[in-house]
Amino acid sequence: MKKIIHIDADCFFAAIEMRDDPSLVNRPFAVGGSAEGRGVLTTCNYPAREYGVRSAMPTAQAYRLCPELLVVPVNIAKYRGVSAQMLDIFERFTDLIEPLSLDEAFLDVTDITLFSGSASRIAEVIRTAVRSELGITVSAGVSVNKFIAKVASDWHKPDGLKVVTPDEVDSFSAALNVRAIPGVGPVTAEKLKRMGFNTCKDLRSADPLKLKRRFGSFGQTLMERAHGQDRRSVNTQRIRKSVSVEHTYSNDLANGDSCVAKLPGLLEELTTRMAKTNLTRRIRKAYVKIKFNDFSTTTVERVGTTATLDDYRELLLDGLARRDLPVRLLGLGVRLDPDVPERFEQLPFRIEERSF
Ligand code: TTP
Ligand code: MG
Repeated sequence: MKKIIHIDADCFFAAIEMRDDPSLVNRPFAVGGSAEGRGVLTTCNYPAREYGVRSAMPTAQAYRLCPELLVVPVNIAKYRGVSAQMLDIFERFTDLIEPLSLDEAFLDVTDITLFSGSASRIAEVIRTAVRSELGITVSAGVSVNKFIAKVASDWHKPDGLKVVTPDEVDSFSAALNVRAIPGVGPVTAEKLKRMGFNTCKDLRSADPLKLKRRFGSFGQTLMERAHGQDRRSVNTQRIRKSVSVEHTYSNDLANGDSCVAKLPGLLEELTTRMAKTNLTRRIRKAYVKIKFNDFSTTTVERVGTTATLDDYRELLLDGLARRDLPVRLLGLGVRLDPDVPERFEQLPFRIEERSF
């Protein structure tokens, strides 16, 4: 039985803006493009949601629903930074992380022994760490698979935790509307409704062959989800590890100056390698690896750097200060932001001119 946590930040972009400007907290506001520029909203805070304001809504329409709405411009670089910090917190607990967007990720904690292996405790500790360190809230769902964990994270939103234990999965999933199943949009939901299936419980009684004829291979997925089942594993491939270069020197480098002298060559190699990997993602951290001639190794890294020669020189000097020994090997690297789905790379801040 797996233990999966799904985490999703509450009104993510808006929460960051509220943290940085508390005057926004108790009034309806949104983050997005201007009405004059035919902008759309990326998200809004919860007071604005009471007026019906929503993500992806044209700003002009939002003003009609809520005339006192304040619209703050998008600062995607800032949100990316917080997203990277959230990942850093998750990484304290598990390596098995699948980010779905800037503010959302699955964590597989099946084999984690921290907190007596309690996934609920881990989720609570993560929520507390994000709140106290980053000043925003996240909601979490904990269960035996991705599907149920994701539905659960929405259950007590905002700032909530919902645990669906193994013996609750059956009744929890039975009561769900078919719309809760990922991939079931308004069109599929309507088709299912016409076939007599409104809830997952209804869907369980469907003829699997009929579902297959109607929905192809998705028919089987529908049946599995209706039973609260999901065999997909947490896909860590989405996390870009790093790009690095390193050199072992035939003669040990005796002092700091001889190490620093190697940096320009190493950085050039790193830059070439990064160009080859067709790197479009942001650099999250730069790091220097040093192996001393007693074979002890140390790594110095820094978040939010541009990975320039100056950055690497500072990191190198920090690392060299840890031991007073000649150096056998030097390495330079960058750790990268995870791949986030395209939708979030190219946010729809502006409505395209369209003919109707
Ligand atoms: P969501 O997690 O979908 O929304 P949210 O975090 O704002 O609110 P909730 O409390 O309901 O989770 O998306 C995360 C961020 O992605 C959101 O803050 C803004 C951005 N986004 C867009 O830019 N366009 C969109 O259409 C959506 C849905 C989100
Ligand atoms: Mg969110």
